[in-house]
Parts: sequence; C-alpha cells; structure tokens
Amino acid sequence: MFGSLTEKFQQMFSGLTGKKTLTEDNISDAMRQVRLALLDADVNYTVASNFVKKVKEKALGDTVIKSVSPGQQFTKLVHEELIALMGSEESPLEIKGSPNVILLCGLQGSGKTTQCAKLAAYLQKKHPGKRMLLAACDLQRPAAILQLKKLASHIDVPVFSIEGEKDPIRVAKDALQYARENGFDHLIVDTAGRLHIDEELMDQLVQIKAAVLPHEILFVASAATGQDAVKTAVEFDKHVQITGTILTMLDGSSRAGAAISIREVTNRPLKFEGVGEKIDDLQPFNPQSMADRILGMGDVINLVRKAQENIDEEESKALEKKILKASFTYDDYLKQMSMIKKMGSFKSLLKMLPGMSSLGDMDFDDKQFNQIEAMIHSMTLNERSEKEELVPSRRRRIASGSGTTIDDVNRMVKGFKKLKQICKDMPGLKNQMKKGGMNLFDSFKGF
Ligand SMILES: Nc1nc2c(ncn2[C@@H]2O[C@H](COP(=O)(O)OP(=O)(O)OP(=O)(O)O)[C@@H](O)[C@H]2O)c(=O)[nH]1
Ligand SMILES: [Mg+2]
Repeated sequence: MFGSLTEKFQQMFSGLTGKKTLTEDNISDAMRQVRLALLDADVNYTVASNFVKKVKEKALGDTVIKSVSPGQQFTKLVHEELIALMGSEESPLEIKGSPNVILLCGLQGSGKTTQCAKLAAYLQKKHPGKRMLLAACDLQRPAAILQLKKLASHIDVPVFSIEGEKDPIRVAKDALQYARENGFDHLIVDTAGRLHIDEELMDQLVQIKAAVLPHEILFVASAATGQDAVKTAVEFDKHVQITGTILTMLDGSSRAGAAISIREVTNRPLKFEGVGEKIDDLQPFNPQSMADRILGMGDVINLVRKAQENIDEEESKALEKKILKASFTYDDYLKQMSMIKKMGSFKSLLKMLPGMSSLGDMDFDDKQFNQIEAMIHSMTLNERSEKEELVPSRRRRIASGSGTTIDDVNRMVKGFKKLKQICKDMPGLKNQMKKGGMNLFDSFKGF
C-alpha cells in the first residue's frame, strides 16, 4: 500500500540490526533517514520534524533492554509514535440525534458520493434494522443525483431529491423534514465538490450545515492528493468545523502523507478509510492498523475484523471440530474456502499477514480458488466424502467437467490431503484455528 515509505523504513531498521546499542550517532543517522522518508511520502514538514524529534528523545531516554536489538527497539518507538500521531485509538461515529445527521464535504472527486453510499452500507451492517436516508444535495453536476441513486439502489437505501430544484439548501432542509416525518434513523447528506476552495462553495456548505444541523461533518480527503488534502482540510475546518476525516483512495499507490499528517494538523480524528470502489470498501480508521501497514507489518487488525464480520461462528465451530478430528470432506474444504472468499480476494488477505506485504507477484490468484470450486462441484457426493477413491479415470472426468486439466485435479487432491495430514500431525492446531482458520492459507499455498 505505502510501497516506497514502507521500503525505506524497513531498510533503515535493518541498517540498525548489526548495531549493538542505540547511540546518539546511529540514532541521528536513522532519524535523518526517517525524516527524508516522511517528507518524500508527502508528510507535512512540521509534522515530520516533530515526529523525528519525539522519536529521538524517546530513543535516547530509553533504557537499553538487553533482549531486544537496537533495530527492534527503534522499530517499536517509531511504531508507537506513528500510532500516537494518527490518534492512538479508533474514533467511532457519534450517533446522537433522531435522525442522526452526517454531512459529507470535500473537493471534487475526493469520493464524497461513493462514501455516502458506503457509510449507509456500513451503518446498515453495524445497526441492523435502522433506516437510512441519503440526501442528494449536489446540484452542481447534473449526473450527481443519478450517481447517488444508482449506488443506493445496490443497498436498497432511498435517496431524497427534488426534481428540477436548483437550491441545495432547500433540498437539505426538506430532506431533514422528510427523514423526521418518516422515522429515518440516519440521514447522510452528499454535497457538491469544487476543483478548488471558493467562497461560494463554502457559503453553500455553511448554509447546508445550518439547515440540517449535522452531528458529524466529515471531510472526505483523497489520500492520493497528499499535502493538498491537508491544506484543504484546514480550510474546510475553518469554515464548517469538521468533526473528522474519511481518507479515500488508500488502495491506490498513495504516498501515505495525508494519512500521517491530517489528524495532527487539523486535530480532528480520522474516522474512516476508503480502500476501494466497491460499496463495502470502507472501514473504520484504526491508527494501529495504519502504523502496521506503513511499517510493512501486515494488517492483522483488519484481518480479524473481516473474519468476525464474515465468518459464521456456528458453521466455523462445526468445521473446526471436523478439522481437529481430521474427518472433514471435500465439501467442508469448499465451505471453509468460501468463508475465506467472503472476506476478500485471497491475495489481499495474504497481504494482511505480517511479513507478507511485499507479495507483489505471488503466483496464487483467485482464479485458482474458482478452479478448486469447479473441481469439487464436478465430483460425485461419494467422491466428496471420500467414500470412493479418486482413481485416474475419475480424475479425468472431474478435469473435463470443471474445465481444468488432470494436473490441476492432482494438485487439488494433494492440497486437500496435505491439509488433512497437517490436521492429524499438528498438536497445536487448536490454537491456530482459534486465530481464524489460518491453517488453510498454508494448504492453499501448496497449489
Ligand atoms: N480506488 C478507489 N476509488 C474510489 C474510492 N472512493 C471513491 N472512489 C472512486 O473515485 C471516483 C470519484 O468518486 P465520487 O464519489 O464520485 O467523488 P465525489 O467527491 O462525489 O466527486 P464530485 O461529486 O465530482 O465532487 C469514483 O470513480 C469512485 O468510484 C476509494 O476508496 N478507492
Ligand atoms: Mg459527488
């Protein structure tokens, strides 16, 4: 995600690996590199300087722990300071009113309209049964209302708009009234963006704010714009007092500058991050997870969150039992695979594991998942429960039924058997399973 910054940090940490202790000299050298890496990633100058100063003070003041190498000690300090810089804790949405009103603002193309729909989907998932309404208050672009309606239709959320109306403040007012009268729990307001900050945009926003009295005013910032996002956030804050930021486009080759500086400069929390174009590509911003990713330590926090959200606990427990007894079948194999698939692409999940972030061109792709699925679907019920041996003629039939080759089938059978064997052999498997079924990752890697 943060390619070059992560790389630079890792180089610097490994540069310290051979050193026996942290001295003023080697710390100064490392800090110079940290400062350059941060500036290069478009981190605000003052933020980078303060960061370096704090880490240096701590490193010099730190009593040397014998069992920890200077490299590890320094990594820990940088990690801790990064977390502190980005707000330490997750900062959840304030949900107060009825309806609870959330206003989204930001420059053109920062992702406001998309995040409106993503937020509605997020709240739907988090608070089942609550009713959402979106308000289309971007009347600047003719297609804006249509775009919001299209996104909302995917999640069955209604959009309030007034045909032919030119005044966004009027739409905002009426949307709030409509939400009140019809018992909606959340009202999310989309607003117009501009290429640059201008008085007219700000005036309009100030008036929309006065019309809907939002509980949250979220500034939507594209991480791809680096420093500019920080400057713009300050301007928006001055005019409408934002309550937090949603960072978008973090999935692109962003340089992390905005993520690192925006909270420090605005002193408003980072609340969410957009990590893709799909409707569920929005997650709460977690400072520790972000620090992990910046330093190339994987993203266990979001991996566990995804597992909790997507994996059915009952089903997963039943599977766990079978796996521990090594009595699972090809059907169970398929079931666990599809549970993992629900969490996202296999490659994206692997990258969330510590030490795997640089898996650029790993040769496992999601097509192989689909292939395995097709092969198991081409097996008879007896074959799936291993009541009948997969003799060569059967393997040939499975290959032709699933559009694969006999080699693919052989590999799949080998992977399945390997997983079973691991289950039989590993006494510590139970603990591993508790961590979220990671054993399967290993077996798939055999393909
Ligand atoms: N890769 C990626 N694309 C995103 C993300 N969020 C939004 N987009 C895409 O970015 C483009 C612009 O998003 P919009 O939601 O239309 O942005 P906007 O701020 O409403 O734009 P205006 O209404 O023109 O001011 C769209 O193509 C979105 O699909 C994200 O987190 N990652
Ligand atoms: Mg828009």
